[in-house]
Amino acid sequence: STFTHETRHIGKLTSRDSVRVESSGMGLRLSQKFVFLLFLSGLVTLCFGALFFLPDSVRLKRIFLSKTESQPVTKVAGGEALEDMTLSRSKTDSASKDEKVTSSSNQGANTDTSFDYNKFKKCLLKPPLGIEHGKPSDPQTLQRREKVKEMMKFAWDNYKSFAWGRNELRPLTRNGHIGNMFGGLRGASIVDSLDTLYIMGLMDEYNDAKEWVETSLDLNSNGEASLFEVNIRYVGGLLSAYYLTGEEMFKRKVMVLGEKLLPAFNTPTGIPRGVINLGSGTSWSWGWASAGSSILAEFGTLHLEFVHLSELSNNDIYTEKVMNIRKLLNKIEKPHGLYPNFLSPVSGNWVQHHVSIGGLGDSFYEYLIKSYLMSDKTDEEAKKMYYSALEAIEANLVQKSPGGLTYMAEWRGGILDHKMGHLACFSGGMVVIGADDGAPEKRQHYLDLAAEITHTCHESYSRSATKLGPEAFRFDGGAEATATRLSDRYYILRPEVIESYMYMWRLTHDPKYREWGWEAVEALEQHCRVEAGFSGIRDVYAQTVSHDNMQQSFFLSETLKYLYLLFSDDDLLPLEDWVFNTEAHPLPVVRKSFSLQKQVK
Ligand code: DMJ
Repeated sequence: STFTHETRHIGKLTSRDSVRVESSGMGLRLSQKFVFLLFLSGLVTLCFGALFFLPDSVRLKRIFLSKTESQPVTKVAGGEALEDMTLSRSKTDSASKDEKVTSSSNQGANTDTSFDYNKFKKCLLKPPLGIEHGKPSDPQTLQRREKVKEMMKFAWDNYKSFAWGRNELRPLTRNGHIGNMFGGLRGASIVDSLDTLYIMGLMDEYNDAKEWVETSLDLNSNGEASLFEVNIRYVGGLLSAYYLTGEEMFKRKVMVLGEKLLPAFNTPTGIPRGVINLGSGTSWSWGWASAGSSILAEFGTLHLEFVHLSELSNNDIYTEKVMNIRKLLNKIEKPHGLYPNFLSPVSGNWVQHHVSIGGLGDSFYEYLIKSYLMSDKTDEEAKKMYYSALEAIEANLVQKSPGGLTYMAEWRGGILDHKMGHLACFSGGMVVIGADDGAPEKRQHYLDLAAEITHTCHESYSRSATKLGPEAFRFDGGAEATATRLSDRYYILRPEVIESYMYMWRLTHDPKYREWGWEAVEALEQHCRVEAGFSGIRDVYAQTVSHDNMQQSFFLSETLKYLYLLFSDDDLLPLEDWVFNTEAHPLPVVRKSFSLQKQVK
């Protein structure tokens, strides 16, 4: 505002001065001419400086200022502008010496709305929904798929009846749950369901969901959100909905939301903190994370969504944020090549030496290989980091139990904890989708490892009374893929085991994966289906189940979607074109051909 005031003041002087000059004609003295020229050059400099403060949409600004000359500014809610501290001048300068990341543009994060959806679609190798929506020819598989669709409709209808607009359904008490993960955002189950409803052809339900997003998804919330959860569920859900349907409204919404997440990166290292106030942009670390640290699985699970935010906005700022994380993780020294779960966003050092492929670590590894696949196999750095991490995991964490089950243990400063979380069961799927792109001589080994892990996770299900798996299972004290602690016996409708069945099926076509998926459907129906929806259960080993009264949004987004895909033909969301984010929202491969077309444009 000081600047604006000065400009106005000088403006007045100018008009007064020009009157005086005109009246004196050409009879100016040398000293007067000098003062006049000095004044004129000052004025020109000021006008040029003022260009920086004009909105990006002003043509004059675009003519005079190229993208890279501008200052990095992050717009936040309410149109206020905050200096982007993440890439401070000195940091940007030193970074530019040894890496190819282009400097931030000064454009608000969302200036370009010209993403060409039709061109994008033409660059896909196959139609997203296949020839016949992935309808399987074999009648039994079709019947199973219909059953899964019915489960989705049942879960959705009950959510709609009793919890519409809330985040999740509480099926026993028949009301809604809001929780504190989404910073005041509502409708998590709606945003998480959009793509599942769409691919299942539940079009009335999809249209209701779309209308709610358009009219009622209020992004001006002012609460404390988990950056990770908002990213994987809301950003991921809206991105997928846009890419599948081409509805511009989803794109507009996701760009507004994406921009609100940027201030979380304003830390000395650019590693975001876990919690962000979506209104003010203030961010901080989880109280329970040691020494104000950030969590690997949280800051390491942004890459896919942020690359797409850059794609849609034509603004590199999102990609820069995640590449900065990547760069730090690539450079930092890793104990035995492993990535510990906690890192300080201030010093950029590891805070503890706890390594896990389950909770706190999991989707970081998943996003490495998926970043490579989503880049049309051009992101060599992600590829290298993934295969080196996998090598370290194999060398340090992969174990064989006395009973012959392969599992991934946890690692605490060199000491193994012989436990595997349900969350870690996604790794069967991860290893199989990366099997083809590793060293050729390792291909079969990766296929075997993926199959063994998936088999172990299936065992954790089949060794329980309900045929559903516990939250964590152990391989010590005589245990083999069973929970030994009471507190590990619950099942909250998680998808990871079924997710691995789906990928194993797609890549091997071994019919046992469809059988295992069907076992899970039957168990879900028998133990988790209640009168008004689906509920988690407190003890998978109890014959008479006790329900936890929660229908998690990821049940609609992931568990049921992966089951549906398991019983569909491979041309429904073909893996050549689509990569699923960690909440099972499909994101398209960024085709080289499409990027080239954009450059030409
Ligand atoms: C989901 O939100 C995601 O799959 C995440 O990666 C882990 N937790 C849940 C499902 O278990």
